[in-house]
Amino acid sequence: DATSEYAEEMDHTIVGIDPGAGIMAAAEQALEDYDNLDDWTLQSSSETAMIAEMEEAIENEEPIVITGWDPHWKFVEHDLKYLDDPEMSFGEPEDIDTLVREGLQEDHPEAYEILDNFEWTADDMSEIMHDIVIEEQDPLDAGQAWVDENEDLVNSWTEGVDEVDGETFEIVHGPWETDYSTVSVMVHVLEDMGYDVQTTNVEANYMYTAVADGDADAMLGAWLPDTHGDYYDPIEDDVENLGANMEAEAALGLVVPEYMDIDSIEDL
Ligand code: PBE
Repeated sequence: DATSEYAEEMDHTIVGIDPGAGIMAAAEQALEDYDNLDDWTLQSSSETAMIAEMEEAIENEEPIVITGWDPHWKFVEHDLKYLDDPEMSFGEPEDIDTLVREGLQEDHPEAYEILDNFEWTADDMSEIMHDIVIEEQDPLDAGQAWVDENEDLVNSWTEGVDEVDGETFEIVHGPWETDYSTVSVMVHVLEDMGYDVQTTNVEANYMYTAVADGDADAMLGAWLPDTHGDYYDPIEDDVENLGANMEAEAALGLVVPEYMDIDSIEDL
């Protein structure tokens, strides 16, 4: 039948991203939760490699199942759908939180206040991702353009905050477009306030230990409570959580092209 045909053609493989990403743990959970996925494996690669593989499959109208999430530009560029997840392996939509190191408020009160005020939406982030990925703009240029076009929102983060004189500020982030787009905005916001901002791209678990150990000042992409729960829970008391910068719009799941005639993970 149609479903088993897909399964063969897809080599019983879910195409994933970097092994440290929280969505990979959720996908491993799905392999356990769904009996029909008993013989399946999760292939790790990177966001870029996964998307390339997906685009090739779409070009040939072949079946493919990927680890997918929102916010992400792929849903704008391609006709895709989340598969229903009756076992809830991928959880509910979550927040994206801002985490800072202990002592930041004392050492850099101005940056602390800006990060505490920082709040935006999935649409905001998607605009930048689109410019970076589809328009092929340099991330920092895309971030600058967004800051220029969203003066009122940016002012609401910086209002009443004093400028500083070249203090160094270190942001650590993960290897995904969500993080690149967020950081490319905050770099400009903080530099306009006088900071010298350094950014480091690391694996997911190291974002958390870096902020907990005080090696980095902040991270802006904490997907909580579930996606990064395994990384966050052990260091929760060693960081300060400034709350959501994006509320309840971050979602995960298994994603397939619309032309595939299935609707649920149970149909794979
Ligand atoms: N993501 C994007 C990441 C967080 C941001 C969903 C790919 C993950 O850890 O799975």
